[in-house]
Amino acid sequence: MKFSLLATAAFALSAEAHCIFQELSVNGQKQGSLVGLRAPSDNNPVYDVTSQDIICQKQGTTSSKVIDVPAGAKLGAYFGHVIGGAQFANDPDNPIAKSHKGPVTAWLAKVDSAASASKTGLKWFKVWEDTFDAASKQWGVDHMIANQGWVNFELPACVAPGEYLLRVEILALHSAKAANGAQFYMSCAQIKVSGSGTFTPSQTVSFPGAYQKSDPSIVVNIYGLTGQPDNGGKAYSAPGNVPVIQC
Ligand SMILES: [Cu+2]
Repeated sequence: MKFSLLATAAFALSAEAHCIFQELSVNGQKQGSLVGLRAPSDNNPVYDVTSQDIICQKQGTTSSKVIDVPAGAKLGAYFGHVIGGAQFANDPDNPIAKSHKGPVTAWLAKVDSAASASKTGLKWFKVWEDTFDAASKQWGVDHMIANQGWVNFELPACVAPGEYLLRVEILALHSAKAANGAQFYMSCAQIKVSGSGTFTPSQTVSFPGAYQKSDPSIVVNIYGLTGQPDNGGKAYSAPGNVPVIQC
């Protein structure tokens, strides 16, 4: 009886090999766990792209802090299996289960006050993405795992000063063959951009709205004929149908 209970517990853990975006770094300076973030309180993904949860995840923790970010700064978004990273020593699913292949994207939306702004009704634009390299067969998630959970990217230097929500998303496609199988993981960071940028986006999207349930980038079989997560050698575009801004 004890053994079967343990086996059940182990299965439950491996079935929940998800992750949480839980810390931001700015030019190498870690800002602290959950500081300046709107993060979920558990590591379960969002499945419904029409839900309000697709914006900044289910509401969990909040922060009154707004993080200063010079335009052009090197940002790091840290994802871990649970808050703090590993769930236990040598956790094989930290920062995320290796099965969870997919693209990583970063988005901004201008707000008046990042600490208090409503997450609804915002106009989002994409500032960075790491999707899939068909030559190396590496997904954005593979790079995040290689960087111990850190998603590293530059905040484009042209972004105009002001307060923004920064939405960083991992889209895990291991079960995306069937509708509503894709797993979305994101939090929103509250940032204040400084600098002399003047960019204003000509093309923005809404969340929800940017993604369609039947989008071929969301309902997709990423396993080729050999059963490897190589997208059959084909290119892959992240959903959202909007290009990364060009400064
Ligand atoms: Cu998962």
